[in-house]
Amino acid sequence: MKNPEIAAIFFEMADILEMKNVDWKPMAYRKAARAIESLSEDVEDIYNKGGLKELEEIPGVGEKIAEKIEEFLKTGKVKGYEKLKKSLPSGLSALLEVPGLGPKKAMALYKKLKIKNVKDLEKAALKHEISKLPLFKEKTEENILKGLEIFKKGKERMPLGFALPIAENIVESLKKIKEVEKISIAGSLRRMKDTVKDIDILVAAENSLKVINAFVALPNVKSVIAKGDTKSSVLLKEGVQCDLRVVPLKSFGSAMQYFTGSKDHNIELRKIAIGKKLKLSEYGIFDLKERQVAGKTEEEVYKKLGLRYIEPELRENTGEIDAAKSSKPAEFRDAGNPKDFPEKGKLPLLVSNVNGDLHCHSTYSDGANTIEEMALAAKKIGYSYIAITDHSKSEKIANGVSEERLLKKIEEVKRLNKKLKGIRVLCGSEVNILDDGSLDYSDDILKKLDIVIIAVHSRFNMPKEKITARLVKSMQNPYVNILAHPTTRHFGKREEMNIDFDALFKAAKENNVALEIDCYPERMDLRDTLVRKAVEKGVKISIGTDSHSVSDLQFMRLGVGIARRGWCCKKDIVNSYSLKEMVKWLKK
Ligand code: DGT
Ligand code: CA
Repeated sequence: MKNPEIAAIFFEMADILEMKNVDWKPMAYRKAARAIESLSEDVEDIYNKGGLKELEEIPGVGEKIAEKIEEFLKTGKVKGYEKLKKSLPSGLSALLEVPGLGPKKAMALYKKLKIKNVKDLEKAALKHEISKLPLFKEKTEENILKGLEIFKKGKERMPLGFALPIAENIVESLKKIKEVEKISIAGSLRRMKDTVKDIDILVAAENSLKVINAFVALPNVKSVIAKGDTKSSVLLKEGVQCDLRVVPLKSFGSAMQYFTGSKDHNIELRKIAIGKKLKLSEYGIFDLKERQVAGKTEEEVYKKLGLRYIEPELRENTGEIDAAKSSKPAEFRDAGNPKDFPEKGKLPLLVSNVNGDLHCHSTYSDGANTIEEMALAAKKIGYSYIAITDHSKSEKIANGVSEERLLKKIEEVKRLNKKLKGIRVLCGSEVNILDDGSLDYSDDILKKLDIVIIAVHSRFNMPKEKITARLVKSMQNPYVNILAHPTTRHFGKREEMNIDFDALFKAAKENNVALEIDCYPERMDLRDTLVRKAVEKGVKISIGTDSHSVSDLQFMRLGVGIARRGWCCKKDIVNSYSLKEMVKWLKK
């Protein structure tokens, strides 16, 4: 699939053109890039089917851009892109990834201070050279330094949603080797942590060298960092490290337990083993005479230690080990009495799937697919409902929907629901929360919608009391059902807003507003630890993919992972509801 490569070229062309102060072209390239990025079909297949004409059917792709796609498919290069790149020092366009630095400022810094890359930028900011320039203020320099920190943090770890498919591809490739008896993802990726430092993969095989040799020869291996008899580390072309370990089958369960972690969870387990006069390692559980007494399966390992099986998402040493000591089986939290749990010390019966997606965009705002296409894709997944929540009118850059168009959309959804069988479209909106906590549509409009989700898309840096009051007021509107991406964090771009979470949870509970886990890979907002605090207070959680195309719907599993890390049972998650229950809940 060459879609990501082609989209990346157009995104970079847009950036370079913008730095050169070229009008409208950057927008055109970005539009095409976004459309290609979110296509579910391979661009190459589209081209093979109908050539240039077929490419031009992609939204945002005109004749000129279609020709560039053709050139790339035929030659692996786009001459216009190469030329543009040469016109600026390499590294300069990467400056635009630093939050708070637009193309104009980046170009000015290049011209005045010869800043050619992120390193130069950091040096100049630390030496206070930037604030001395005529158009730059001290505050700008401070913001650049802050932006650099966020940028660097974003590079250290990869979002779960990017790493997971890369790891799954590797697992699929290695599975084909006949020596591989068992294979699994381990580490933070198996625990569904929102970002990962690297990809850990574990294999059970007798002939480990064969497996290692195949691993280092995978097509997406950029360089080999280490290669031994039973383990190897490589750097992948996608920019993330991948570690492989090979163990004998009789140790696979112990190795899975050990390499899934977390480290803190493992340390606690080792203490329990010692208390039972046993030794726990990645090779198994051994008695005082060094005889292996468990280790082929993970279940066996936990059982031998006197514990119930603990799901990977819970293994953070935050109460799960004590809960697993209980003789009582995992249970649903009693929804009527949130205090019932975790005081009783039982493991939660974690949510495992959902009946619908509650945050999706269509061509009405900035999505790539029509409402009908989104609905059919949701039906194919097996959902009972899908909420189409396009942006509201003030979200101009995302083609926010005017009142007039929203009324049309309501009619269209009514027609569609009569036509479609087995899936219900909930007509909604992702309504902007304005600076004072009021909403972007009047109540007269909001009450016509099936579902109202609200979100902050501006003025993220308000002081704590102001932003909290803004959110609390917005949730008091009687038509609001869900607060989307509550903290507005964005990996590599924006930190969480400064919110008083106790006040937020209280307002959510009092107003029957669910807090969202937005599982778009760069967001993953609300984060796991906050989700856990919220549900312990009896707040409901909604999982939304924030899909901008049918292929984004697959992000749901990431959100379910975060919900599980937040100790969520089915009852905590509103999109676990059946259609009937959902309609009832939406009426408040
Ligand atoms: P990451 O990579 O930072 O996203 O997080 P992890 O948990 O994948 O950490 P990683 O890759 O360093 O190690 C994988 C697992 O190996 C970790 O979850 C637990 C285990 N492990 C690593 N170092 C230690 C250690 O010093 N002691 C123990 N008991 N386990 C360790
Ligand atoms: Ca790891």
